[in-house]
Amino acid sequence: MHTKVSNLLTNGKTILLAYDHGLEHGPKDFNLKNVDPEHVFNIALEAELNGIIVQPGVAEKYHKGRYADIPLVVKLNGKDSIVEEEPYSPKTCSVSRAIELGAEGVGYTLYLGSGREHEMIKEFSEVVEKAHQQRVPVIAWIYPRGEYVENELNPDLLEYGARIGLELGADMVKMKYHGDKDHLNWMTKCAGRTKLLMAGGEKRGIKDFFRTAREVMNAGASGLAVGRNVWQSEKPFSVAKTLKSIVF
Ligand code: FBP
Repeated sequence: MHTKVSNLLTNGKTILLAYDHGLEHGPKDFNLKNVDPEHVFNIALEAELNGIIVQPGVAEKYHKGRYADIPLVVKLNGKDSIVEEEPYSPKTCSVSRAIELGAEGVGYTLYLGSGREHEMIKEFSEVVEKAHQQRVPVIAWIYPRGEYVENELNPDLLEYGARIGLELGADMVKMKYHGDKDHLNWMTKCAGRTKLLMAGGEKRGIKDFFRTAREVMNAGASGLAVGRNVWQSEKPFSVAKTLKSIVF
């Protein structure tokens, strides 16, 4: 492997804390505590998670001081949820700026089945080329969504997405879980040497969340890239601790 992907892993497994929701969903996801990026950086720091995922603006203003050593993944594209058109997530940051900000990994969202997916495939491929020249691993959020997608959790599309991650050079793909562990195991085979991570989704009952995390890990996933189920919790440190015991 040409990239330093191992920096974001512990024995081949990982838990990344996603906190790019301020752009994707707006402040409706936040309360008085977690609206403050410092609160979420604290969770990643104290729970010793494998990394935190943020947009470049948050990285620039908060990944410093006592938080400077938290492994950083900078998202290179993103969109808000105000304009409802065919899903397309424009670039918000270059690979070189992400590296200047201290990124150990970069992330990019690709909406599979969008009428604009060809633009994202092209941009994503350029990101992979530039990032790998600098030995920086790339995580692809691959979410079926748009004109050609009736069901975002359609197994055929999810397995296709996992394979596209491998074909285009992603080091990890972050995908939604549709609830069938045998099929998830097949997805890990489709992804080959690209590691498959589970995205969390909206906050739900904590027991259910832990059960799902266990299920995907037993099915061969390499870890979790989750946000709301951790930092929206009243007890984020204890949630993070349990997730660590499940993943590692
Ligand atoms: P969650 O664990 O909170 O779902 O975070 C994962 C994530 O992919 C974030 O990185 C992103 O902001 C959000 O979900 C996008 O969710 P969607 O596009 O499905 O609304």
